[in-house]
Amino acid sequence: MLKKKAGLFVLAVLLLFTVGGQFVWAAPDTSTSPQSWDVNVSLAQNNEVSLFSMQPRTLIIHEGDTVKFANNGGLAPHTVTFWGQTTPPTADQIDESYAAPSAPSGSSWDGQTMLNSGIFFPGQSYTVTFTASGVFPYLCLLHSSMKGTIIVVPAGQPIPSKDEQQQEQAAKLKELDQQFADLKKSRSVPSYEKNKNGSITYTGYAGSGTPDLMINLYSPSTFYINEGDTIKWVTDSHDFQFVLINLPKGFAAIDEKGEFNPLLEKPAGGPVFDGKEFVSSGAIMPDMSFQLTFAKAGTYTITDPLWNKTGKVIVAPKGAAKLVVNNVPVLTDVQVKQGQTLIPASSLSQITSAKLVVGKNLTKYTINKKTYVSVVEIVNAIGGKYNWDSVIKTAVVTTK
Ligand SMILES: [Cu+2]
Repeated sequence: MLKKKAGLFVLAVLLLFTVGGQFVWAAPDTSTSPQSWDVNVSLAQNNEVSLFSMQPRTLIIHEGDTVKFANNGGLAPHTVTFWGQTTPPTADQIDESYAAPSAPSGSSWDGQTMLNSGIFFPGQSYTVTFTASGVFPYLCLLHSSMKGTIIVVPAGQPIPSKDEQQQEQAAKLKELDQQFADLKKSRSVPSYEKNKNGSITYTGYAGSGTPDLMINLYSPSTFYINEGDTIKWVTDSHDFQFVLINLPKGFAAIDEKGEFNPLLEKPAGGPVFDGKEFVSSGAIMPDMSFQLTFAKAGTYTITDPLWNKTGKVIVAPKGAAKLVVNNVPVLTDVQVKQGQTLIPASSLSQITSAKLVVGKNLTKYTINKKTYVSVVEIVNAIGGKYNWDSVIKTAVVTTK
């Protein structure tokens, strides 16, 4: 019976890789001596993005092989939990007892019982020797999107070699790099809607996530708004996110004892921000949001001291027109006169290093004895695109 079962698993593995067609199975591994394999239980890339998943998601090994599950993330604890042949508990049955390992690291496992690493932190790992064939799904109890599968094949049967599985993994990581770049770009501009009182509510992300990635960025990283406007931060990240303004000096997210700063646990300040008060969103989980109305012009830094990221909110005076060049706010006195967007001639260098002469290349406009130039004329002279968004009173220029 056991033999027949193992045969089916080999067939399943073969199907997986012929149907998927991604493996060029050049040198199958038919080794009979035990090997060690590695799985990243999350993997910190840089401060902007982490693999918040099991990598590789699917690993094919032989009976008797050992897998080291290593938490290579930057901050979050995880678990590696196999239900085996047991009935998985419901979400509300999972209590503190699951924080402890069901068997110590280094144990052998036959796929029958539950095997739970318990909570382990970055830099820590959990090692398992798989003694029976089978397809064994597992997950992290703290982050339900973190799932993986270990496929165990009888010793001596062919499996893709370690090199091939590593190449496949490298290709996947490249794909994820692109996924990150695409998402970052698509969220670099906020969405917005106009409120009944004429103010604008912008929506951005306090953190982003895909099934494989956790993106540790405010998107957009800079908001350019007017007094009276509101920003709503949402998140589809895997873990809670924060928006804090005017942090107390020496603020630490986690103290020496590993405890959370109580200021992170409770929302503070708002819903209208006067420019001076301490504001904390509290923990923003996926499907939650945090909203703040900015009453005073100024430039404010927003901070997430837990994930160590910052962003900016630039608030222009009420009703003032704004100029954004290549996604970067240009802070200057923007005037709209007879359908023309004008900026002081003295601000020309903030847009271009090209030598444009007022009165020769650019028409001279005078308002209150000050010299202004037309943004459209500048764009025409240096090449690029100009768009006037009348809802948010913003001239949007792209020169590259
Ligand atoms: Cu996790």
